[in-house]
Amino acid sequence: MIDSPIDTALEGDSRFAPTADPLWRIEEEGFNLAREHEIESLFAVSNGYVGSRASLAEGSLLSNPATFIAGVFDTNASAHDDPIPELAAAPDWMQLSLLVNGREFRLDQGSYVRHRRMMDLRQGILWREFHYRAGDGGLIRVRACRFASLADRHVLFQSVRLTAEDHYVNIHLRAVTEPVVERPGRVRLTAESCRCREIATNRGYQLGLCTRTTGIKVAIAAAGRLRIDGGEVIAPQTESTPDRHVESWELDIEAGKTYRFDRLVVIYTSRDVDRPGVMAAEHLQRLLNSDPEEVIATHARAWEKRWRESDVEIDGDGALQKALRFACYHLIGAANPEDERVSIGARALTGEAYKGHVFWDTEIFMLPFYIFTDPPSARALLMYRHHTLPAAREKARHLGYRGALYAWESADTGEETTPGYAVTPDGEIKPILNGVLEHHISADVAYAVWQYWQATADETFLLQAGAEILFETARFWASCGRVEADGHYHIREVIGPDEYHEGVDDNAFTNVMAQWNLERAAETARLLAEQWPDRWSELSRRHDVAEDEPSTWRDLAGRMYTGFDSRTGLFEQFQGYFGLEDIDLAQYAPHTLPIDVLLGRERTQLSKVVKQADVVMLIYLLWDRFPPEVRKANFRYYEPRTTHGSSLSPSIHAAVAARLGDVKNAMRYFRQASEIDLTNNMGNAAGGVHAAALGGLWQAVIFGFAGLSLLPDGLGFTPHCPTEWRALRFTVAWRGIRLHVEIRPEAVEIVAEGEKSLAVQIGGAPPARLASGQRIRWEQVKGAWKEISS
Ligand code: IFM
Repeated sequence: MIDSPIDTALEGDSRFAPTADPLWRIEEEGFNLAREHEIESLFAVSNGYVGSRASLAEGSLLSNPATFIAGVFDTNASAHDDPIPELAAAPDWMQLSLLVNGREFRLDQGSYVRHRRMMDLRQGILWREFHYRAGDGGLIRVRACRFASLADRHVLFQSVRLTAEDHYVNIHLRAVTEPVVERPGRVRLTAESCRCREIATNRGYQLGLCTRTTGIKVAIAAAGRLRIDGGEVIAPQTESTPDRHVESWELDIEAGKTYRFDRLVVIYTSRDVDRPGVMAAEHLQRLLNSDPEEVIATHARAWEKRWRESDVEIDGDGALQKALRFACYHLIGAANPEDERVSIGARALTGEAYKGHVFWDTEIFMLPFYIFTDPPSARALLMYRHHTLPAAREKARHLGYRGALYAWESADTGEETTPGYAVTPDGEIKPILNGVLEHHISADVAYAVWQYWQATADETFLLQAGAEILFETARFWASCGRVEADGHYHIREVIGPDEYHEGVDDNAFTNVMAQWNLERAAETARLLAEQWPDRWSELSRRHDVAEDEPSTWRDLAGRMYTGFDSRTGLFEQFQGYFGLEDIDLAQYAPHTLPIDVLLGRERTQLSKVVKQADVVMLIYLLWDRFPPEVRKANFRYYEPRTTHGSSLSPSIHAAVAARLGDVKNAMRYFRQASEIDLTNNMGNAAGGVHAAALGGLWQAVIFGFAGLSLLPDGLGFTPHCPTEWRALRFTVAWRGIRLHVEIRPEAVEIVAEGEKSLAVQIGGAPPARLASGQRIRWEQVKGAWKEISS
């Protein structure tokens, strides 16, 4: 009888076991080859420096192992036209084959019993367990785990425990490290050298690799160790060729004894250090001289700390609770506060889709999670935009503008990396214009800078980087449009968030965000001139900011054409939108193909069908700028016309509906957003998790249901939670203070932790001053929030 094996996966000689609470576990029972690619994405382990897909160690017909190292981009040497940099797949450090009584174990070929995988969200560990019966008898139990250390980002760890359950079994274990196989369209790291070296008394080996065109060197040092029942260490047989290393053990295992294989892997690249090979070898040596349990312990402690700062508890809905933890798990694993020269790609380090490229997804969808839970990660991500300002300036200059126009898609340098064309499902070659027309990215970056500055008051960042980004993006907006005969400033031929409509004039999202960007830049110029005049004169001198430039920014902001109709309270998504064909989307529901494929590209462009939140996105981001009736009117108008053809859309609709008090609708969108990866409801999770959708999910709870808003001297909350949630608990950081918030249907309680005090406002109640250690409770009395005690 085999019962719930995964609950005891590393007992015995280890202090570590999987988290028992089901609300911290995402589980996959059995094995379905067709689902393997999405499982690889969902169960990926990552620490922001390195991420590995959850491929089966022994492989399967469809396994697609890939490890990505942030910032290690290369181009596909065989691409005919302009090659696009993409994250290079590093060797599969977890590859491990197992022969039992001479038969190779493969899930797609053998007889296994109760195969289970479990993503332990709390500890950031992927566990696996199954029993395997070798043809002629001999049942063995296999328990495994792996992780990318959050405490020591260069370290990866794998452990496999084998136990013969009935009688002697002969096993042959082979741990192979080699470049991943070549596949069309994939860029991979190839080996330059492989050498085996004696590291102290422990064996270890090292693989040296290099990108083909970007010249980044990568060193992987690793060592496997097999022990019997926590005691005797068995030495491996080794074989090395220039591009692979194999450690193998062949032995009869005795019934009842446990054989534990641990593999420690250390990665350095020439992006981090001058001599990655030396660093990797030395680092590995240090680890081998210490207790491997310490590697697990420090990793688990690092996760514990991050969860203290970022867990969101939903008491009353287990499925959403898990989905939210799944979202936070991937967000925590996506960022690296220690590297400000990389950002997070649309699929983070979990898959090949979008080639590891960075979009507005990072600043608008993911960044708020970091700003309010881990400001150093947020800062590092924004510094990436500062380091890539030269490329953004160059893009603007190349297109005939001034200032900084960020790349719609970028890799490590910040240069534009959007592919020039795509092949449509019906084989047509379609030019991709986003790289030259989707300008709103510059305002999105500026928005993120401002949000970070408001939430952290990080003066050093503002003075060293933030102000420059605000000025340069404002300069771009001041140069890309024109004041026309009607006296308004128009920005023509752009793509807004709704990418179904290309080359449109005066996209409301773009124009109003640009207007806001111009205003914030002018405000920052005034702030600097008043409070940091030296920095202001230095910046204005270095970047040639004329004395009257800020007033020009203010003037153009005032003249901006916004498409707002004061009679209806509606923004026209772009000029001419209201005259397009109205299509009743209900007629096409439910549809599995994207609506632009069903309708055809041309008809979609001539219709009011919207791909993803566009005007709704604008209302969401600049909420306080619009009166309640305008927010509502625009949501009511655009919501039925939006098809959510992008994973970025449902969470924003959830957040806006919640803020409008339409909790039922909000919950519908929230569930849809929560299932994007977990049920693969868009059908493309195989390419990696949808990092923006995960960030959006967090925002839907914190900005939507909890109604978080930034006040000049603190935070506000206007809760609109579903009645079935008994409690919503979370922590947010604000200017060095952490607030622990609990929202229940009848009461809100907040405790502050930190050195200062802040203002907290619940609903329309007068703001209260909350000092460190103090707890305040508000209750709803006749529908209005009232402070009860301090
Ligand atoms: O940035 C998004 C875009 O808004 C919609 N298409 C996918 C991109 C990457 O997620």
